[in-house]
Amino acid sequence: MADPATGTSDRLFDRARAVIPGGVNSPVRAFRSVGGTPRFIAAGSGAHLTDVDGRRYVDYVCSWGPLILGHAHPQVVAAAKAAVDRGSSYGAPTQAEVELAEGIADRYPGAEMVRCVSSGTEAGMSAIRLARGATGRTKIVKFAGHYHGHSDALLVEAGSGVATFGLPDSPGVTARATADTVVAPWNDRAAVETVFAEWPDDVALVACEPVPANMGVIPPEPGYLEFLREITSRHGAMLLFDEVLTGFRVARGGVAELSGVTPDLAAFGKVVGGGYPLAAFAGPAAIMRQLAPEGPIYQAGTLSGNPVAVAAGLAQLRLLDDEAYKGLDARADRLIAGLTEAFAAHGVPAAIPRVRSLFSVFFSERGQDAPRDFDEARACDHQRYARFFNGMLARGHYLPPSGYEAMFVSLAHTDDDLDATIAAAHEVAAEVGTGPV
Ligand code: KE4
Repeated sequence: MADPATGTSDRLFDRARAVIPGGVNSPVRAFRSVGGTPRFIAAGSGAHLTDVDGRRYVDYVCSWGPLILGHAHPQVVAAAKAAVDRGSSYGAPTQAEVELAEGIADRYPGAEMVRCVSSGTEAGMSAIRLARGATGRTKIVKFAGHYHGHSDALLVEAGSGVATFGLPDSPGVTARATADTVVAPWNDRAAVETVFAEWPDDVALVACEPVPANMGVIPPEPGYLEFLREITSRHGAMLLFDEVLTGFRVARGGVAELSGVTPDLAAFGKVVGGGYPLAAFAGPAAIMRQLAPEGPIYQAGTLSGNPVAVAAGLAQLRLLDDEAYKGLDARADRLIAGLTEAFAAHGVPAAIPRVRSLFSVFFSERGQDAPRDFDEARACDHQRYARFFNGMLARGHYLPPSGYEAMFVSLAHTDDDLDATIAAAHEVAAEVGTGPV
């Protein structure tokens, strides 16, 4: 007998699994790493989600980052509706796309020109092709645990300990597709130096999430981004900051603004689209002009720069002023302090690494000593995270259904929302316990 609290989600999930692989259109939504039935959502408003059984949740997924103003923000809704009333798509240039490109260029260091696409995967994939075409080189370097979307060259398994040739991380990705991808451990200088010693003139691009948030949040160690900038410049390789998740969230100019390190190329998504399918990549004009039709490097998209998505993205970006970022950080301060206190009060060993308002929760016997790379993130207690997640969900607090994902606050989260989450965390921390799961 289905739990009356989740009966409709249970029934919909059964139906979904008959016609959609795994019942979802993106794997992480299936709750595989935390167990249980994914909640089918009926509506979002502000900081809250309501599922098809009428249960209400304080939302810390925020659609995996885009909804920095909360769900259905009136000005974002109005902008999208006005755009829809003028037509959904033209396959032709529009003024709004110019304004969005100018807005990104104005905010992000080194972004002189911008190309819009429809997903972060497309942004990362296109940036790699651009770097390879512009340098005439083939090798790319990525870091274990960093996620840049699901294009073949980037779906490589994490090396462990040393820089390793990327082996396909999924059936269907051929060894040839990843033959030029090298994987290095994050925060490891020697591994990157070894790559460039091996291939001093063959690396087209080093790609990173400048603040990784797809293995949990694992900030760069002091000087690491500066090190990547120096070694890539010295060898004529490009540096890509994948800011699909951090861009316009951790600061107006992303991690590039926070760190003072300017990459050659940057990828954006999520916040920039206001909750609609829009992403982008950007860089200096001398590099970006090599893209078709101005240059020979091909890249295209039927719905790239879609007018509805651009309208929503512009409306959202225009509301993200200095006060907005202070408000996001203050909300993260309050929530992180409360969660830290809850875990400490119940003897639960946990670390909550953060960069501005971006943070995640790691449970491990290392306690507050946060992981510094993917191997250490994988060694954390993900079963305990699953118990924490389910305890919070049962109490109406919707955390990311994976210990490898970041938590997101929005400007719609009130002190009451945050304090309710903290109170629930005290109850769940008592349940989650301190012993082995
Ligand atoms: P999309 O293709 O999903 O729009 O973006 C891929 C991507 C690229 N780069 C970074 C740093 C990203 O975080 C992502 C996507 N993030 C995941 C969650 N961390 C999206 C959730 C999902 O796959 O359903």
